[in-house]
Amino acid sequence: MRKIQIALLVLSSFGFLGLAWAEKACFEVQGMTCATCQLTVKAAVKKLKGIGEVNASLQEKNAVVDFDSQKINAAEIKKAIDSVGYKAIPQECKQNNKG
Ligand SMILES: [Cu+2]
Repeated sequence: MRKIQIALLVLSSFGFLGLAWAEKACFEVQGMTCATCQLTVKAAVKKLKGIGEVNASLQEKNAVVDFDSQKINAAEIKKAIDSVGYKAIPQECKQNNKG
């Protein structure tokens, strides 16, 4: 009985952690030409509230963002990327997308 309780506790805390950054948004990002562009995109997204891990890749021409869907949404993330001079196009997240 005790084992079951512990197992439930472990499962529910994993559930909680999972919920913290429940959503992942992936974008194609047009206009990045150098490493500074990557950093600019990353910084623009990072300063929003409700953002977890952010990865911007010049090579892949994309950005992968973990976010808390209670605080922010993909449209606002797109707006932040666009506002620093790039064009973010929401795309389906691929298996190998980091972030
Ligand atoms: Cu650049």
